[in-house]
Amino acid sequence: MIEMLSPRQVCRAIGVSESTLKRWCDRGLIKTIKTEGGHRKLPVSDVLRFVKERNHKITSLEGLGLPTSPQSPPLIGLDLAVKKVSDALIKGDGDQAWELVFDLYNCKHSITAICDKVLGPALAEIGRHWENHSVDIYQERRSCEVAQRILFELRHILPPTDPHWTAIGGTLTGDSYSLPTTMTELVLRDAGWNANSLGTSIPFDSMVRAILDTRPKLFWLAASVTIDDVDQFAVDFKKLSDAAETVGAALVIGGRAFNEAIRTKLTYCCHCDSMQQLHSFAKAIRRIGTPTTPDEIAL
Ligand code: B12
Repeated sequence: MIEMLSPRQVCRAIGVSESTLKRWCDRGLIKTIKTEGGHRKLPVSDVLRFVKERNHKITSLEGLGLPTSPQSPPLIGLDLAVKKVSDALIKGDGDQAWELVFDLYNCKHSITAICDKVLGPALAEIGRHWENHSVDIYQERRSCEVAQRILFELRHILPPTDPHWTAIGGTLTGDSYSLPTTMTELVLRDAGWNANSLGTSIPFDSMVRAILDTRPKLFWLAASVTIDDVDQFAVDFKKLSDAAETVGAALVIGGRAFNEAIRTKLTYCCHCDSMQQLHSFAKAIRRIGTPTTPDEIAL
């Protein structure tokens, strides 16, 4: 995907004159970067943010290096999108799956809705197919690879995050479910957090070191694999919650493994059933953590 655009490409893509675009850039409404040769370049992510905020029409998606659809935009419901995305994933058709997801984003569906209501259910659908042998193992694995790439593409088009609000997290040893932790990273970034997933299958002690070394403001633990030894897990988990407390990080947990029986044995800040809950929580702590300005007090 293209990351930087020339002013001319942007004008063509959103149908405005160069002087209008220059005015917006001069007013700081769209970020510009000067190349070594002195040319202005505009990051695609910032152009998309601006277009979305202003309800501007994109007349040529191709000009932005993004997928184009036959009818624009093809408003399809989320239920139909689940079916179409899962079909594309099963076929291993990454371009089609990305086009479908990007169209949803372009039609103002939120990142959380795309995760909770489309990608999650599409994977669940694939899981059902796998269970009744209508999808082979390679198709399931390939679907995960494609879905993972879609999440990375979405990350590219999000606006820049706030470097002060750092978040890290991942999954524990034996848990190779990569989509939940990548999704968590994406959703936190959508909420303005500078979130970076550590990846999958990380030992407890290494996670503790990551917290102490990087001192994030939020740490997430995603767990999708059944926890067999709950008591041992609770002992190890305490090391994580102690580390989070030491650095003042909010500890967030989520994933199918955290059932109620396990949760009662753990100390954490927030448990999320969905990416929507995570997004609301992450937004709220940023609001609460930002000091009120003198102007706001005067109001
Ligand atoms: C892909 C997949 C795998 C892949 C994952 C590969 C990868 N790179 O990620 C691998 C190969 C690891 C795998 C293995 C197995 N799997 Co599997 N797998 C799936 C599948 C199809 C999709 C899971 C997924 O990634 N979904 C996408 C995520 C994002 O969605 P989600 O988990 O629903 O999460 C949502 C919320 O829970 C929440 N959330 C989740 N985590 C977190 C974390 C945080 C921090 C937050 C805030 C929120 C949050 O937000 C998400 C979006 O809404 C599911 C089907 C299903 N119903 O989910 C089966 C499924 C989970 N697997 C299943 C099984 C049986 C297995 C195996 C035992 C198969 C086997 N015999 O080997 C092994 C277990 C291996 C092990 N011990 O690790 C069963 C589980 C049944 C059960 N009752 O527990 C399922 C349900 C399939 C089925 N229908 O039978 N699997």
